[in-house]
Amino acid sequence: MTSISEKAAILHRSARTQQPTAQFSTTEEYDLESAYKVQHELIKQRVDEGHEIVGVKMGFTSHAKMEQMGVNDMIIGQLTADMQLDASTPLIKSDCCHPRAEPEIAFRLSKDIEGVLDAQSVLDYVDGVASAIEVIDSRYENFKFSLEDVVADNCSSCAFVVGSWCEVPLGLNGLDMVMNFDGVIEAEGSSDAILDNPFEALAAATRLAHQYGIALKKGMVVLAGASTAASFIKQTKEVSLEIDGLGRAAFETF
Ligand code: OOG
Ligand code: MG
Repeated sequence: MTSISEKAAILHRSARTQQPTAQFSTTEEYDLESAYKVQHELIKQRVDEGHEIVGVKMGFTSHAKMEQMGVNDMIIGQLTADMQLDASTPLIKSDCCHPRAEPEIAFRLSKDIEGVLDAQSVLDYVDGVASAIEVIDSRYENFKFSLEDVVADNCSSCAFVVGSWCEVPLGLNGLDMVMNFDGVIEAEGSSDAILDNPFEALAAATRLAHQYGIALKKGMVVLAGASTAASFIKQTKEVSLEIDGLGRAAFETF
């Protein structure tokens, strides 16, 4: 049985050396509570290295993602400043094990959130919504894991890019989400795939954050989870996403 800090050290080393590790769950049993403790320890190491926490990401909020990865519940991970890409910060592929990209919607929090909110009341806590792309890069061999393993690995978080912030509309239903790799359609989905209503993902984030001791602070980004299965980036030079009414998000790879 490996301890919480041993698991965190193994995962941190995998991320830093781009050497995927074996899943823990194939040789030992551990519960979600301990998995989130591993995640907290991993994030503490990043913070100690000087990278502040800038948001959270939801995982498995669509059937497409649950089916692709063979899991059946939602998860929450944490985003640090060094994960954020922009026009002058490309994804360095040699820093990754086997990166995949997925189309997402981002929210920006206008106030701290302490309690658990529903999909209607979260509207009072958001002042921006944007197209976003998440890069996930499991630190486990062959991108295979149990729910506990992926939670411990900070939900495969690697990098993300957020497009221009837009005013928050009352509804986010029926928006077409098209992700292109080098200008060619790679994945296409609808915002409805995210829990039938992306605001539900934000509500679920308040529940999981409250349950597992993750702070939701004013100005933080919340990624709602992918609407389609994720795609391996491989030789792709530019990844972009266009969402009806929310505009474009894009990053380059190096
Ligand atoms: C876990 C992360 C899932 C999402 O958007 O559903 C996720 C994984 O698939 O490796 O980020
Ligand atoms: Mg994601």
